[in-house]
Amino acid sequence: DFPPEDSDYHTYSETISEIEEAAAQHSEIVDSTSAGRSAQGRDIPVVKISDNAGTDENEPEVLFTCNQHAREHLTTEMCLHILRRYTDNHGSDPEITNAVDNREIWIIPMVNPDGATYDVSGDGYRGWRRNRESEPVDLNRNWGYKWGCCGGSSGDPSQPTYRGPAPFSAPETASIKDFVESRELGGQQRITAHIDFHSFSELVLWPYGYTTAETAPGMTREQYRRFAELGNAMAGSNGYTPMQSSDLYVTDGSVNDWMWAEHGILSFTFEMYPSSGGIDGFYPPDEVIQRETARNDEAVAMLLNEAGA
Ligand code: 0X9
Ligand code: CA
Ligand code: CA
Ligand code: CA
Ligand code: ZN
Repeated sequence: DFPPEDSDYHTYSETISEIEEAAAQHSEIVDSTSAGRSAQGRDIPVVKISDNAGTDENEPEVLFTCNQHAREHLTTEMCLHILRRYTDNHGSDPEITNAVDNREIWIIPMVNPDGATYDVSGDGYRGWRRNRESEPVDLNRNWGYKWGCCGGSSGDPSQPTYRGPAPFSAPETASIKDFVESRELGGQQRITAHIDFHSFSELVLWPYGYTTAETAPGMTREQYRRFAELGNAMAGSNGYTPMQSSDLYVTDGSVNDWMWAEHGILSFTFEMYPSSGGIDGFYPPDEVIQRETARNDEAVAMLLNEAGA
């Protein structure tokens, strides 16, 4: 469990309870399913928020994913904040109501429930990053586009950025792949925009990560400009620093490259608070949760808006 002074953070079972509570209180606009199971058999919940949540309506779909990396607990709080904000304020706040009624919002608060649970299962935080397979995999190096291509991951199972034995070898990435593919209907991917929340460094990042080139197969100059423009605008709202992800460092097999290259999804990584630090940067006190999640309210609204363009 989290230490008493950080008890506002949500464990896996508390996250499940939050989802169940939102679904019970707002049954018309909340629908919860499972994307699949983690390596240790935990369900990976997917929450849908929309008017008539039980019906697949022809509305642009937007995906928010959190906690690919075990120790990045603030990101789980980010997804739960989006869940509460877009449910509790539906019907009273016009901007929220409009978004819920004209979008299908998908939220996956805990992509890596085994890792998150392991990270808080000892005396202090463990500083854990990967999943909990016997040879633990960095989920954000396990996605199938240009997997292992370019020195942006490790083939050594002892390394923190171990990419796994094959693309989508990890049950967690495979589950979300299946979920995203299930949103391809009539030959068209319905999800048009995505943010994967990480911590930390206060950055807004866009693809590609596998190459430092701005344009590459599947990324025209015009498409790059759209990423950069929206990325800059979102960063203007939350005070983060915007850049192409490979400007930070090269990664291969990361989620944004796959979402964009394989599905045409406008896919960003947000690195949350704090802006700098050591291992402590992954464990900000729970007192900052409200401020640092609300900080992204406008950026989230901008993405939901852009999803209809
Ligand atoms: O390395 C990662 O997966 C992400 N950073 S973290 O500190 N949260 O682990 C960054 C992924 C963004 N992609 C690139 N930087 N290429
Ligand atoms: Ca506290
Ligand atoms: Ca709807
Ligand atoms: Ca739909
Ligand atoms: Zn991360």
